[in-house]
Order: sequence, then C-alpha cells, then structure tokens
Amino acid sequence: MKLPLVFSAEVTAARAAGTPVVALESTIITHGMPWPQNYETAKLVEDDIRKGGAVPATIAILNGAIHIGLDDARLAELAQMKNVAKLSRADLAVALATGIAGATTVACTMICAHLAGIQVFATGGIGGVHQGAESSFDISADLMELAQTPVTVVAAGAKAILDIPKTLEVLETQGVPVIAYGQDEFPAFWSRKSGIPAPLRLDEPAQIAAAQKMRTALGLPGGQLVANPVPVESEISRDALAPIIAAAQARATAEGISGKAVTPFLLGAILEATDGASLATNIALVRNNARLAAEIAQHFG
Ligand code: PSU
Ligand code: MN
Repeated sequence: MKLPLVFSAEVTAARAAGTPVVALESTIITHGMPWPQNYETAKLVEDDIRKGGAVPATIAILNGAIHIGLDDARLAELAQMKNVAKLSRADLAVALATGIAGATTVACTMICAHLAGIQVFATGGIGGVHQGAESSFDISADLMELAQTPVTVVAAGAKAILDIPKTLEVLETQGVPVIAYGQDEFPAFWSRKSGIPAPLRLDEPAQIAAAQKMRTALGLPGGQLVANPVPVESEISRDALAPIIAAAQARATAEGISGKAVTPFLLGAILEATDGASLATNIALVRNNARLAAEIAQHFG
C-alpha cells in the first residue's frame, strides 16, 4: 500500500535542496488556541522557523491524506473548522481510511513526521499524566510515543494542569531522555520553573542533535523531549497560576469532563480566567520553541 503522504510545495523544495525541515502540530491550532490568534500564531511560528534557516511543515489529516506542510489557504481553513477531530496514535488510521478531517496531537505528529523523514518537531506543551490519574488512568499517548518514535520534540515543558512529577516518572520508565535546555530545572510551560530538577541538561543545539543520532545508532527506539523554558519577559509565575489551575480542574471534575476533552477544556478555562494573559505567554513560548527547533534541525543530516 502506498502511504497517503502529501507534501506542500515548500516542503517538497526543501527536501530536494536538503534544507532542514521542522514539523509542527495542528491540535494546538484547532484545540489549543481560539481563532484568530491560532491562525496568526501558526503563521508567526512558521516564519520563525524560516528565519532560523529551516522550512516549517505543519501536519494535519485532510481528505484521507497526511499533509506535510499546509499552504496558506489550507491553514486558514483548518484554523476556522469546527468539530475537527483531535487525532492521537489510536485515531490516525481510521481518520485516513474514512477521510475525516483531523488535527494531529504530539503523538500523531511524531508518527507523521517520522514517516516524512523529519527529525525535529516544535510545539507548546506535551500531554502527560493528568492530576488524579491514579483514579482516571488519564496518561497522554504522547509519553509512549516519545519512547518509540525517533523525533526530537521541543516543548516548554509540561503544564501544571498535569502532574509533573508523575509525568517525569513515566518518561523515565519509558526510557525517554528529558533534556532541559540551558537550565537545571524542568520548566512548567507558562513558568520557567516547576520546582523539579530536569533529568538531563544540554546547552548546545548541536549536542541535542548528536544525542538523538547516538540514540538511534545505539538501536534505541524513540525520540527525546527538549524542555525549553519560556523567555523571562513572557513568563507567568507559578504562584499566580496555581489557584487558576486548581479552579479549572475543579470545574472539569464537576462537569464530568473526561478523555480527549480534558486538555482542551482546561486550556479554555485557564485562558478565560487569565483574561488572555495565558495566551500571550503561550504564543511567546511556541515561537521560542520554533527558533530552537530550527537551530537543532541545522545539526541533523
Ligand atoms: N498541551 C498544551 N497545549 C496543547 C496540547 C497539550 O499545552 O495544545 C495538545 C497537544 O496536541 C498534545 C495534546 O499532544 O493536547 C495532548 O492531549 P491528551 O492529553 O488528550 O493526550
Ligand atoms: Mn488523555
């Protein structure tokens, strides 16, 4: 069976010329941010990658095909679509076989990036172990994907909507390198600090690429998580966020939100409660991750 991969003109040219390519997910567009900031941010992030000497490949599932790179019309269309499916590893094949439109999560984007020969992927935050996972069993497939698919994922750590210590435990159990970039502490998305030391630290993009290449050469499957702290000037302190996150979590429990709906629900509730301040930070950190991913991508190949 021929794989249903469709490359954008820009990504096709990059592949022919040997220009590094950085993958981007689409769930952040459809479920992570509201219109029109989702579209504007997607464009800014793509431009940040171009300025960094790489080519962006935003990944989404449309009409039974894996799109590697979206032209402007497709990106604008996706950003305004209602009821787009949120696709993780479990959903990808069904979405392709039936032709439904879908946005790719971190796990699903990693799978598609690897099929397309892309080694570096920039996003905002990864999914992880949710608070209360001991009763809900809610652990994102993103963690297991990092253990099996060889893509380096640059994120701003994990949100405090997750249980960060448990998230790091699962990553350790799964043998995933968790590398803080330029600091000792694992960053917590909107905040540079989580209070928890990162298992590993690297300060050089070249070393991050070398570590992934060595991992693969050793026969170890899987990728690595690069945790890049939000720029100082855009950070929101942990103390300011703690009560907001707790309130959002209480609402999710009271309203019986479960499964795939949990992360988008919490993101929306926090956005509302911070009057958009959380969104400005979110945009700044995704752009920061895109710049680092472009640098790391220069050292692959
Ligand atoms: N965390 C964020 N923003 C996001 C997501 C997570 O800070 O947009 C999205 C990503 O696509 C991630 C997915 O892969 O949510 C995780 O969803 P779940 O927890 O249902 O696995
Ligand atoms: Mn989940």
